[in-house]
Amino acid sequence: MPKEAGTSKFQIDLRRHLRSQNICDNLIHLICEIAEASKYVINAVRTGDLGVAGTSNLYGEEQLALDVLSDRIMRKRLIHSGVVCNIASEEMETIYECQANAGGLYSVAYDPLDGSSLVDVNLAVGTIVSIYSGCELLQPGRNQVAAMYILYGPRVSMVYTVGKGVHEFTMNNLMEFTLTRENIRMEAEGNIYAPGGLRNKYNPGDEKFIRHLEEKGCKLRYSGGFVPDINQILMKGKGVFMYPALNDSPDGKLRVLFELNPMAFIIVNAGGAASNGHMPILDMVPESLDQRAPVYIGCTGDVKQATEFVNGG
Ligand code: FDP
Repeated sequence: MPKEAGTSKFQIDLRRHLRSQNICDNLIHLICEIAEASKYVINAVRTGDLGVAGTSNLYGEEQLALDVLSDRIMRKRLIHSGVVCNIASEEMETIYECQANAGGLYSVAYDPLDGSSLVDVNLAVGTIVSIYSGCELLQPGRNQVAAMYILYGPRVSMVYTVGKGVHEFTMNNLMEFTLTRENIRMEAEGNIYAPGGLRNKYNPGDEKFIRHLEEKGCKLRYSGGFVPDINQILMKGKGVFMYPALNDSPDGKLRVLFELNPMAFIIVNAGGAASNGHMPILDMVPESLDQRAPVYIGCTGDVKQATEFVNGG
């Protein structure tokens, strides 16, 4: 019998996939709740007010109405999940305590709408989430029990790992996330590069690394949104994203807790690497919620080469 176009025989939904990962029920519940919340975020992105909120976040950046709304959507869902003790968000100044520490609870750090400055020009944006067991949020990223991101592009996709492979789900016409790629793996070296930050502010090592990539014939593929830029490298299985130290910003731009740790956990679990130029991102011990770091993330070979150039090689 001919196969009906656009359908697959077995549609594996997120909850069913999570159950096969041999993790505790509270974590399954939490990841499903975050996936549910993303449905309201995508609705806000598609139809919400594009104006400013009249407030600023802990980095002094002007918040958009969409940043504030997405943050509220995520936070409410996490609070009502019943399995979260502490929450940190890129849009909140302090840690929000939902409930006192008790067995089986999790803490969550998230960026509700990364790349929100791209919404008004209709480019892709995303939500990034990092999950720890217990109440401590300032700990090395290697201790994450799960990390995920949701990409709001022409399609909505979700990528998660609980440390047992990296898997992609896509939202179908019923707004359910169904499995589209399982056990995604990165190659050792790539031919795509996504360089963040102004190049005339790069240090000599970073400039040399970029020239090396250009000479190698690598393709420049940079959208300005961390989630779509990382997603491209992960789905193609090759490439490197960097947002290095700049001469007026020695820690680069991206935030360890909300952006780097979760993405590093995902990429490393897919066989890639993530470094700040001197040590693995996942080994950094964050001292504050707003800590930033330079980053080189993607194929292991590319990240290794970047660190060699950064260190004068
Ligand atoms: P945005 O400020 O638009 O929210 O950390 C946020 C981020 O976007 C990333 O998504 C992106 O990689 C980076 O900043 C781009 O920053 P600049 O355009 O300021 O270099």
